[in-house]
Amino acid sequence: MAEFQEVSKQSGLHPKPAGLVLQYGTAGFRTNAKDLDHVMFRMGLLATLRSKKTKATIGVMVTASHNPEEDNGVKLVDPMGEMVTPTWEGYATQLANADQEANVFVGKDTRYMTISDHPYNNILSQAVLDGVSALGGKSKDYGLVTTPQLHYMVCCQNTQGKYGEATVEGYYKKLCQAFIQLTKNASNCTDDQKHLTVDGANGIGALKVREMESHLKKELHISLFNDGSKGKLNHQCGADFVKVQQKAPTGIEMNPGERCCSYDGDADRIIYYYSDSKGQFHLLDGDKIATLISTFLKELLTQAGLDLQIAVVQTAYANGSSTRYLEDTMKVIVRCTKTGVKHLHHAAQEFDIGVYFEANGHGTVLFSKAAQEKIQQLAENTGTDDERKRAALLLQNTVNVINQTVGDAISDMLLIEAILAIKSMTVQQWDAIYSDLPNRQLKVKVSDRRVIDTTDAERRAVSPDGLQEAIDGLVKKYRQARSFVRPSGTEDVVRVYAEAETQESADDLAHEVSLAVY
Ligand code: 16G
Ligand code: ZN
Repeated sequence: MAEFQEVSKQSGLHPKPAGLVLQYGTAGFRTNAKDLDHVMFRMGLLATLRSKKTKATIGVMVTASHNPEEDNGVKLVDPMGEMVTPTWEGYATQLANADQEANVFVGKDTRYMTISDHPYNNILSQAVLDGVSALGGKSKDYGLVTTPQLHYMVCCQNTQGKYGEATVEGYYKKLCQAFIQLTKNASNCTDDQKHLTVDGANGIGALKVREMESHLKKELHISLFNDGSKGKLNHQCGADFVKVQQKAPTGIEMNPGERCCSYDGDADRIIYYYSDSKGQFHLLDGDKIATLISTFLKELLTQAGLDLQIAVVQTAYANGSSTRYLEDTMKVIVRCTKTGVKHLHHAAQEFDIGVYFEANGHGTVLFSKAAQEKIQQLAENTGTDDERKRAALLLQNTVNVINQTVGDAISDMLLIEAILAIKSMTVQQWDAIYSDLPNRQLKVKVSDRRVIDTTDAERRAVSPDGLQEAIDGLVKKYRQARSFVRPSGTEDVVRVYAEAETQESADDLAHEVSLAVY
């Protein structure tokens, strides 16, 4: 901290002349000596970072070589005495010219763990704010928000409001207006159809969905459970619990055939489920959500007569039935990436419309700029015939209800609810689009999980020797079977996934593969 305060104080002593732009040229910065004070200070900072990065000594030479005496300049010297590497020349230019103030948005979820009576999340987010101000940055503290709300604010701010207004109120307005426009296309929507049970995981999502309710103009009736008033965050509830345990969370009232959904602790994941008249539990995970959304979008594109390429991005955990249905029946492009939203998001950006979801319920839809423009043109074109125009308007409102920055439980929920209403579809009908293959996930504790290395989007192990062959041998014993292992990125365990024709086979296969991992 002391270091940062020092930087902040010193930085003020070396102000940058307004409007001055300098380029790290062939041999560093060079100009009239009067204009170089701030550059020298900033190159001192950069040289320090470069030294930390290379774990070596770095040189800074103050000279203007053959230039007239009133000029001066500065160049950096890399560890082996050579000129600084070109990427860092770029950083040097950026740093020397930076005169825009730093600006940081900060938010936090509802983890009410206290230390000496202070909610610890307040202490932690205050530490972030202190860090920003120590370097002279500006910050805005949004307080309690969901993760995807903070992502949304950042995007709004950096697109000069084109994506929306960077306030929580602005977020509700944009999403709910689009939702209400969409549901106008739902004919004869009954009260049953409008009703949804929500498990807020005793987290921030519960708080925010309640805050949003008035904007929904009664087009969606939410029964909220696990709202944080009694239970503990993520304890026996929430999207992760429901997905992994394949059972309903505690603390909610479920009636047969009624749609229910669970958020996770920061409301970036959502999972749907229901219990049937026999009391049997049915899960609709990220794969089912991706299928519902991509079916809806594909139908609208056909109706609108728009030739846009649509793809679904999944991970190795995607149920084999979902992949088969998407490829064989829906005929959409399917891509598989490594686990983790950054990989899926990146892959989805390569298409006109990229629907990405992890089986655990984290996902969203990305529309390319060109796709959004085509949709808008068609929606605004007065010459368009009625059916095409209706489809284009639906697509436009679909774009607006989606939070394209990151997976968002609240936004995904509004989109799913609108689709079900427009298609007059029950949760059972949605579930029946395809049947999941029974599957099992296990975790195995090993002495060093890093010995497992994978390829092909984590679907095949390349080390240790013989492991993949062993898995292949086991998989062959079962019908419609598939299995893979991967080291977890968040826990000190190896994860095992298996699916097969029956639950018993999936359980046996997962067990046998976990023995092969030892
Ligand atoms: C993180 C990822 C989630 C992924 C999970 C896998 C983000 C925002 N979150 O929670 O997408 O499914 O890790 O965990 O990317 P694992 O590596 O322990 O299986
Ligand atoms: Zn989350």
